Order: sequence, then structure tokens, then C-alpha cells
Amino acid sequence: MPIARPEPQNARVIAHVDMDCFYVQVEQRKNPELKGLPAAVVQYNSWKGGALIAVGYEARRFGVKRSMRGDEAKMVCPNIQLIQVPVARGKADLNMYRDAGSEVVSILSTKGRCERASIDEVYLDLTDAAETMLSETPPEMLDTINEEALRSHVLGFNVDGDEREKNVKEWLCRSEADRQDKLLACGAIIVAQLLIEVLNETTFTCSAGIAHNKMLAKLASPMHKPAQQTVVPSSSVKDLLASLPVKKMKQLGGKLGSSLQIDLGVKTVGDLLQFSQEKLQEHYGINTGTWLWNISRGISGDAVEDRLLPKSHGCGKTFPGPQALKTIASVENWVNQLCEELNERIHSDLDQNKRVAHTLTLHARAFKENDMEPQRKFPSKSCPLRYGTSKLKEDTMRLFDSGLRDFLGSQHIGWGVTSLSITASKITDVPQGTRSILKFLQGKDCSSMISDDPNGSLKQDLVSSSAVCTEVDLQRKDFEMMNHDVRPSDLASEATRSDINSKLLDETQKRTITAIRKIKDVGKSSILKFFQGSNSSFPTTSQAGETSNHDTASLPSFSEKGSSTEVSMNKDDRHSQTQNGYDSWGFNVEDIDPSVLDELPIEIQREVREWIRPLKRTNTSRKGSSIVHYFSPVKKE
Ligand code: DCP
Repeated sequence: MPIARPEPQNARVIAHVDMDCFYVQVEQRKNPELKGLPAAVVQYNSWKGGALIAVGYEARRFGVKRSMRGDEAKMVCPNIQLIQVPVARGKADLNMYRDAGSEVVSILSTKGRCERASIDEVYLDLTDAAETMLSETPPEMLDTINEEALRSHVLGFNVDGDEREKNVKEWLCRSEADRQDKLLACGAIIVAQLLIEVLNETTFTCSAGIAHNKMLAKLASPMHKPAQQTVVPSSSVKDLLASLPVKKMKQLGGKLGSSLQIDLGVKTVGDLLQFSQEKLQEHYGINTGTWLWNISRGISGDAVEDRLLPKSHGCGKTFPGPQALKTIASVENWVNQLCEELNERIHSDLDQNKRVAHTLTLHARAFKENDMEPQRKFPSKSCPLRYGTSKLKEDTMRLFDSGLRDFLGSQHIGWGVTSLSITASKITDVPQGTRSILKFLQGKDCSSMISDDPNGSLKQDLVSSSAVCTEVDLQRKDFEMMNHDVRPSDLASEATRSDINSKLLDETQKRTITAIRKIKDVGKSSILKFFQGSNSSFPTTSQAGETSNHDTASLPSFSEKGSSTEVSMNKDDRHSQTQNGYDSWGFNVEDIDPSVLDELPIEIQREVREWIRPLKRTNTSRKGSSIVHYFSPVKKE
């Protein structure tokens, strides 16, 4: 649902930059012989020449469209060059395009806050840069204005004809213009300069919209493609929206747009002006009603987020016509491929950008044989994301099974899946403390430790534990939203919420402890050495005992003895572990270097500080503290 946000009082300068026929340009850079020729990129699936996913502008002149397949494109443009997307694991591999997009983003982001909106789209907040330019070197004081800026289109300002560039220059340099237009003029010059840099450094052309908010900038960027920019002064907004079909507006392409057309008889966004805010709220609720009222006036307060990296990672595959998947085994086979790709991508995001994904979502399209309920869609399903290909596969298959059950209901009939996609979302930065633990783990001293961690699961557990620590609320929400058909409010009785909270906290502790144990187990070093002063009473790893059993049920527990806090097994575990040849291990509280605690995830820090501080207390076990539950004191016999 759209969110109504009022615009800030001071005028902003926002640009939306969209690369032209993006995949085609990337392929043309890779193979310069294709430059200037009609070309299109086709999907991996070669049925009827493959589906076109990007069409170059030379081919568009012949009438080639993205909706065509290769065979049809050849009929309208016999010389068209059809380039197949790179392939990996039996499906399109988009890494080359993603990397090319990143090159462009890194250039654009030099001038202001930059939000990567998709593989080839970027929002820029150029307010500061435009204000600086206006106060230091306003356009009317410039000796020359770059050609790209002079080729701008200014909505509502008739600048066609022979004198076009001269007229645009006049508009950009008007000394009598109001401050808002002057800022837009500065924005236009800055964007033009950026697009020249992008062209020089990458060979790619882009188009751009420059306006006072994201919504208007996005509407303007495709207006004069390719390689041109469009400016939206406030005075032109009314006319722009008066002729804009509702379905063309982002967020009005679906049910809401259809309802506006059918229920209110609205054809263009401007038609909404005839309805009062109350009337729109009555129909669509307070938030959506206010949003509709705002957008019909060109008001949108959405901020440009500071995000150079994608918001989510997704990979999918379609199975058109006879390729539909009709057995669980065939679905599982493709789920495996998708999970391998997703796992690689989330791991590379973790390694390169120190970001963790929290939610896994499965979307599918399917049909039923002899369908009695054609309207029932395969429901999308989500769950908390666990790193590692096999865990992703396991969870995705569970989501699929659950979706299929809902999809089929009580019917025992054949089915077919025509598309599958999985997405890793709710991506957050790894918290600072964990970053430095990771750095430590990846550093020289501990390289042996990492290489002894056969599946990389140690690193993963540390990341997961800290992420869960700081994101309990977020994950609780995911947990509640596990089934997209169920609203949080339907689920969330207080009892359920607290149960979920405590489960998640337990999970945090389990993961952290598992990570700590694994460090111990891999042998060469120990995270517990972080706690060690020069006179440490830490045992060697052989004292600590070698085990490959990471079952949290057999974790050591903390107990207090005199002035030291000792780590020991709880009664039952001690018995079983001693039988297995384990010794208890312990350390002196005085030996703990407090700075080491700063390295731990914040939740764990708090708990560990609690263990250390209360030496004067008689009972450290706080009710409701679930870490303490794992380290519960040994009862004296
Ligand atoms: N893409 C895709 N499948 C689609 C739509 C697009 O794989 N159904 C890919 C190929 C495009 C890229 O995403 O090159 C960007 O999509 P755009 O919609 O921005 O289209 P183009 O950049 O190709 O063309 P335009 O110049 O019209 O923006």
C-alpha cells in the first residue's frame, strides 16, 4: 500500500536516472562490433527464438518490441542481432549486467545521496549540490553550459525548433526565475555533467528526469529516451498529471488503479483532483486516500534512501508451455539450482558489503488440471532466512509444500508450475561489533581457524547470531508474516508474540553459542581467548574437549564459585559429557579484558556484562533472561 508522506518545506532537487536499453548496451560494450546495429537480448529459453528482454533503439525503429519472441523480431527486422543472456545453472546469469549497473552507480553517487532502485535505475538527491551551485556559481554566471544540459527538455516550456538550444540556455539562466526553478536549472546542469562522465567512463547512455520529488522525476525520465533528460518545473505538474493515465503511475498499475477507473470513473491522475480528501479517504482508507489526494497534486515526500546496493536478491526461472514442472522432484531440482545461486549472492553480499539477509520468500505461478477454481493463485510464502545452500533448499521446499497445499485445497488433482522465484530480503548491515569479529576471524592470525571451518558455518553462525540479536523485532515480524495470507493482527495475540520473541531470543543464543563452540572445536584458537588476560586460567582446547556435536542441549553452563565465575556443565550435561571424556573449563573474571566485550553482539554484551558484574550478588540468574537459561548455575548438591 502506498504511504502518504508530506513534502519537506524546502524545495528538493531529485533526479531519476535510467540506463537506455540496458542489457543491449552492456552486450555492445562487450562486443563493439554490435554497436550501431539493430540488436536485442533474448532469454535463455530458446522456444520460438527466445523471449526478448531488452531491445536496442536501432531495432525499435523497425518495430521490434519487448513483447516479441526472437522469431517474430526477425520477421520485422531481418538483420537483427539476437544475443542470448549469459547462462549459468541452466538459467540466465545476470552478474555481468549487475556489475555494469554498479559502475554507473559509483559515478552518479559522487554528487549526492544515491538510491539504487533496480539493476539500471538510480535516484539522486542533488539538493545540496544544486544549492551550492546556486550560491557559488549560478547558471547565469557560467561562461559555457555543457551541451548535454542544452539538449534538456523542460516540460511546459516550448523550446522546439531551430533555436532550441538557445532557448533552453535562456531557461536555465533566467535571473528572474523563482528559487525553485533556479534549483532545478542547477540540477539539470549537474545531471548533464554526470551523464557525460558515465558515457566517457562506461560507454553507456542514460536518460534522466529532474524534478522536486522522486515521483515526478521517475515520470519524466522515460519521456525523451534515449540519452536525453527532462526537467519538471512546478508550473508544469498540473498539465503533466492531467494527461497521465492512472495505470502509468507507479503503484496504480494493479488493483488500486483498476478500482479508481471502475469505481470512481477516473482515467488520468489529474481526474482525481475533483475528489475531496475526505471522499478519497472514505473509499480507500486514510493513508491511501491521503496519498491519492497528494499525488494528484504532484506531492510526494518520499526520501531518496542512501542505498547503493540492492534491497533484495532474487532469482527465478519460468517454465512456459510444455516445460511446466509437474512433479515435486522436478520442482526440487530447480529449487536446488535457484538456492545455489541465491546462496552465492547472499554470501558475496556478506563478504563484500557486510550485509545479512533476513527473509526468504518463494513466489510461484501454477495451474491446476481441470481447474475448478481458476481464480486461486499460488500463494507467496516467507520465512526467516538461514544461510547455506542446503538450509535454503530445505526451507524453500517447505515453503513450496505449504504453498501447494493452500493452492490445491482439498482437491487431489494434477498441477503444473510455470514459474519459480526465490528472494532474500530485509537486508541489513552486520552490526559493528560482529564486523570486527569477522575481521578478526578473517585476519592473518586466525586464517587457520577459518580454513578449518569446513563449511564456513562458523562465520555464518556468528553473523546470524548477531543479526538475530539486533533484529529480533524485524524477524518477529517475518515470523508473523510467514504466511502472506495471514495478517499480523490476526496472529498476534500477546501470548503468541511473547512466545515468538522468546523463541527468537533462544535462537540468537543458540547460534552465538554454537559459533563460540565451533571456534573452540576448530582447534587452533578460541574466541574465549578474547576474554583472556595475561594470567588467564583458560584451558587449552584439549582441556575444553573436542567435539563435533554442536547440540545446544549439551552446552556448558556458568556458575559462580567464590570470586570467579566458572563455566561448567549443568548437572545432567556434566554427567553425560564427562562420560564422553569432556572436562569442564573456566576462567577468572579479573582476567577478562573488558574491551573484548565490545566485540560481541550488543545483546550478548549485555548478558555477559551481567554475568561478570554481579559477583557480589548471590543469584545471577535473572528471571526471563534466556541466555542465563543456557548457562544456568550448577546447583550445589
Ligand atoms: N529486463 C528483463 N525482463 C523484463 C524487463 C527488463 O530482463 N521483462 C531487463 C533487461 C533490460 C533491463 O532489465 O535491459 C532494464 O529494463 P528497462 O525496463 O529499464 O528497459 P531497457 O533498459 O532495456 O530499455 P529502456 O531504454 O526503455 O529503459
